[in-house]
Amino acid sequence: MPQLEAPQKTDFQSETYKDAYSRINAIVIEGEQEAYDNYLALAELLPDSKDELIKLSRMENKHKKGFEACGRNLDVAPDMKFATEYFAELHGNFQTAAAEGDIATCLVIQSLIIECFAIAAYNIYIPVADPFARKITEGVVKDEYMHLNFGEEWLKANFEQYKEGVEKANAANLPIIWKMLNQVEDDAAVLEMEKEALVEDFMIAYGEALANIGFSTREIMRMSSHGLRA
Ligand code: PL3
Ligand code: FE2
Ligand code: FE2
Repeated sequence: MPQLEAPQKTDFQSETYKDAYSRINAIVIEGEQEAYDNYLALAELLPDSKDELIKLSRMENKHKKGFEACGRNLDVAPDMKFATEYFAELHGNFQTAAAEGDIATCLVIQSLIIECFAIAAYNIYIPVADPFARKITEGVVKDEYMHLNFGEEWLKANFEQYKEGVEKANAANLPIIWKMLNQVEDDAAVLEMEKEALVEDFMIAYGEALANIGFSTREIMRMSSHGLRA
């Protein structure tokens, strides 16, 4: 008689799961911390949007606390050293751009690339998360759409002036995101998150953002696959 297999239940307390979670959780905590710092830096660069950007930075701090609680809930200590190194290249590029007053690059790195990465990752994570983390992540992802929207609206309003800068920032930083995705692939798989799904969701969110800003379909295709096969 054919045996009906019960669907495999994720063991959130297995050593394998907790080991992978110690890195993924740290990446997310570090990502939220960097986002907090980046919006404060942007608040200085864009005085007209200062109050709004400070609000966004506060939301990032709340996200960070939420994900710290997710780690504690599973009794996992986040590997923060791993996560700082994971973000080092993107972090360095943002710092350089901020010091140079390069608004296009700062917005592309934080409000487009990082937010789209977060939106893709959180949406893929929600259905496979433990119940506690699912609730937290559902709340967080709603905010991330607002953050992405800030970057879109600002770049749309200043499209002619910043178009070239956005293209350059895209070319310099998108390949870093593909590398980061490859680095996290194995740990994400343990959490039952598939890389293909992550790439797909990222492409959709990023492509839609570029379209809202004013890029043509041809430009979007060229930009969003830049460095994908590197
Ligand atoms: C900006 O608001 C947040 C930036 C966070 C960056 C997220 C990177 C995600 C990497 C893969 C993660 C899986 C999600 C798991 C959540 C515990
Ligand atoms: Fe966030
Ligand atoms: Fe955000």
